[in-house]
Amino acid sequence: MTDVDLRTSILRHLTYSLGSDADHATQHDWRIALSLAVRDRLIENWHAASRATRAVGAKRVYYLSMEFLIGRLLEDAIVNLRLEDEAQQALTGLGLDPVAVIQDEPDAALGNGGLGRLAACFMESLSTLGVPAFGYGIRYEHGLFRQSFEEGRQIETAEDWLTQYHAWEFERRDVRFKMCFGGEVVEEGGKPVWHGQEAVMAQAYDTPVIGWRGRWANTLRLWSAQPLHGFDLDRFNRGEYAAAAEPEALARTISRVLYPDDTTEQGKELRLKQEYFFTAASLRDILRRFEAEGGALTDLPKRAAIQLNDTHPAIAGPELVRLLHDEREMPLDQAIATARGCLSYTNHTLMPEALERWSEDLMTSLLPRHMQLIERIDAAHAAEQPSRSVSLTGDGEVRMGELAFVMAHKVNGVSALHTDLMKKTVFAELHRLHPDRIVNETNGVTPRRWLLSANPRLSGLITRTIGEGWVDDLEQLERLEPSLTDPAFLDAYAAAKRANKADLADWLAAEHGVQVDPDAMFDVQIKRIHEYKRQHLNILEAIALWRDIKANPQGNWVPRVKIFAGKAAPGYFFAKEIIRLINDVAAVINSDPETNRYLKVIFLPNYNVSLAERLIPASDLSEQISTAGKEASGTGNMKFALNGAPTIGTLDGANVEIRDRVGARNFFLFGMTADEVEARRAVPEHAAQAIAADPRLSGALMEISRGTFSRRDRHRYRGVVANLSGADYFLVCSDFTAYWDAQRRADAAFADADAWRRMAACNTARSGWFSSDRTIRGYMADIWDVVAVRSGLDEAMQPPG
Ligand code: OAK
Repeated sequence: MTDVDLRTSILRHLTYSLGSDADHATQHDWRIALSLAVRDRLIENWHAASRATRAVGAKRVYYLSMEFLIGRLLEDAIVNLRLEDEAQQALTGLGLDPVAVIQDEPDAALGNGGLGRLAACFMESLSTLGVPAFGYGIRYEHGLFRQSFEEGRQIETAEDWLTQYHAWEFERRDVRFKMCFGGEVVEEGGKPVWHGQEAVMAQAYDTPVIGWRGRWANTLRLWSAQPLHGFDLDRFNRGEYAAAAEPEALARTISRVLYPDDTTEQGKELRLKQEYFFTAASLRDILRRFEAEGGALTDLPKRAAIQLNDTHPAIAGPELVRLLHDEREMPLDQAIATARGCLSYTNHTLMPEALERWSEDLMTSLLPRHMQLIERIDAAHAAEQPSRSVSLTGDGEVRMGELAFVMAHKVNGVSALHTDLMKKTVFAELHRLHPDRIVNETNGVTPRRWLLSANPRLSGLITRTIGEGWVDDLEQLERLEPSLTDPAFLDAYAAAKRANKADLADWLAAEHGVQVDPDAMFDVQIKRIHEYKRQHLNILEAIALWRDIKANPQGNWVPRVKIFAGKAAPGYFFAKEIIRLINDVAAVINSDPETNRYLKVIFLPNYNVSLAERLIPASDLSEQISTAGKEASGTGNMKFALNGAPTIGTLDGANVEIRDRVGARNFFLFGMTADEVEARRAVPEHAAQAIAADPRLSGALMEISRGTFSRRDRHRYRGVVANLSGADYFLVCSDFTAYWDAQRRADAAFADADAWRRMAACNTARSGWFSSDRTIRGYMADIWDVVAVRSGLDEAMQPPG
C-alpha cells in the first residue's frame, strides 16, 4: 500500500476500507481514510523494528502505566513521517480543509495529567531513539471526563472517544490472558497454589508509536477486559435478557473508565482490580515473549527492564515473584532478586493522599497469594537489614510506595528538588538502608509534538536559522544564542509569537465569544486544578489588580488576558470551588467597561492535550506558582519555556532547573523556598499576619466576602475565604505580596517590547535540555542498562513514503 501517492491511497481507503465515496463522504470518513493511508506508511518500519530487536536479542524496555495521555495521533504520525506537504496537497486537492480534517480526531485522553502525558512523551522519545520498548496500560472505554460549566460550576460528562472508529489500533485476537481475582490459596504437593474465584480475559490492542522520521516504531499495548465466556444463552432463552448479559457487563467494568471514584469501597476494589489486571497481563506477556525467545529465567533482567510509572503497577513485584516462584519453581530468594533486577519505580508525588495504601483485608480477599508474598518479601528485606525500621505493612494497610521501593533496583524522582525531598522525607529510612537506589531523572517533553508540530511558525524560524538538527537533538537550540542580539531574528521571533496570538484571539472570538487584544500580555495557567497549584493565588491577584485599575483608570496599565484551563477531580470540592470563583470573577471583570481594556479573565472548558497545543505557542507568561516542595516536576513549565513564554514561578519542581538554564534574568521568581514553607507553617496565624500586612490582599478577600462575585448568593465563597484566612495550608496569603511584586516586574518587562522578545527568545534557546530524549537517555544509562538498536539498521529499513 505504500507504492502509491497519498491522494490515491486516501481515495482507495475511502472506497475499499470505508465503503464510502467521495461524493458522500463525511469529514469523519475523510479523516479515517487519511489515517489509514498514513498508517500504511509506518507498518513496515514497525515490523522491521521488532524483527531487528529479535535478531540481535536486544533488551527491551517495558513501561507500565495506568495512564497514557496521548492526544491526537494523526498529526503526530504526519509530522514524524514528514508527510505534511503531501497531506496538505492531497487534502486541498480533494476540496478539503486539512486543519478541519486533522482536528476532527478526538483526543485519546487515557490519563489525568502530568504522569500520563509524560508516559506519552516517553513513548515517542523511545521510538525516536530506536530503543525497543512496549508501553503497557488499559484501553479505557471512557477516558478523562468532559468538562463544561453551568453557572460557572464544573459539570462532568462521560468521554466516549471509542464510540468512533479508532484507526490506529490493532486487536490481537491471539494475545489474551486469563486473569483471576479472589478465591483461596491451598497447599498442593507441598506448594501453595492460588485458586482464583473470579476470572476475566485481558485482550491486547496494539497501537504503533512512530518516532521522528519514521525510522523506528514501538508498540503501545493496551488491555481490554472481556468476559471469559460470551453471554448466557440458557438464561437468554428463558427470557432473562439482562441477566444473560450480566457476566459480560461485569467483566468489562474493569476497563470501562479511567480512575473510577475511589471514595467508596466498591470504587476502591475496582481500582485495585484495574491495577492488578493490567500489570499481571503485561507481566504474562513479557514472560511469554522471553520464553519464546529462549534463555535461562535468571537472565530475565538482561532482557527486560520494567519501569513502574508510580505505584499503580506496584503489584508487579509480588506478581513477578509469584510467576517465577510459584509457577516456575524458582527459589523464593532468587525470584525476588530476579524480579528486582527487572523492576524500577518512578515516584511522581510526595503528596500524602496520593501515596497509595491498600487495606490488608481488601488485598487478602482480592489477591490472597500476593498478600502472602508481600509478607515473605517484607521478611526477606528485614533479614537483609538487621537494623531495619521499615515495614511494607502497618495499621492494617499495605504501603505500595515502600513495596515498589523494596522490589526495585532503582527508584527515581522527576526533578532534582523532588528527588532530594524524596531522600529527606517519604523515603528517608529506605534511602538510609539503600543509599544507591534513588536516582534523579528530570522530566522532559517531546520537541516533535511540543515545538515542531504545535508551533510551526517558531519551528520554521528555528530551522531557517540553525537547520533541522534540533528536532532530534534539542540542545542544538543553543546555536540560536548568537541570534539573540540580531534584530532581524528577534523581529521574526516576535512576529511568529504575534501571529500565534492573533490566531488564538480569532479562535477565542469564534468559539467562545470573547474578544481579546492580541497585543495584551497572554498570561496562562493551564493544569489540573489543585490547591497546591494555587490557581486561587492567581485569581486573587486578578481581583487586586482590577481594584487597583478601578482606583486609577487613567494609570499606565499593561493590558493582560489571564487564561485558565484545567479539570478538578469530580470529588474534590474545594478545587471545584476555585473553578467557580474564577468563572464568577471573570463574569464581573470582563463586563466592567472601566477596566476591561486592561484586564480580562477567561476560563476555557475541557482542557486537554489539543487545547494545550493551541494555547502554549500563543502564551507570553507561564504561571508555575505551586507551593514550593509540592510540584514534583511539572512538564507544562518546560513546554512554555521552549515556546518562548518566560515563567513566573516559585522554586519548585523543575522550575529550579529551568531558571538555572534560562538565566535568573529571564524568569520571574517569587515566593518561599521549600524550607521556608515548612518554617512558615509553624508560625501561628501566618495567614492573618500576611493579610494584615498587605491591603491589596485584604481588599481582594474583602471583595469576595462581600459578595461582589457571588451573584445573588452573598455567602457563596465563605468557605474559600475561611480557608485562606484560616489554616491556609498552601500558604497562598503568605506568598501573595511576593507574587504581586513579581507580576509587576513582569508588567514592566513586557512594556519594553525589545527586552521582552529577547527574554522570550532566550527561553527558547536555552530550553534544549528539557527534551524527553535527554530524559530517556538518562533512564537508559542509570536505570535500564539498554542500548538503542536503530543505529546500523536504518538502511535495512524501508524509507518512509
Ligand atoms: C498522578 C497520580 C498519582 C501520583 C502522581 C500523579 C501525577 O500526575 N504526578 C505528576 O507527574 C508529573 C510527571 O512526572 C509531574 O510533572 C507533576 O509534577 C506531578 O504532579
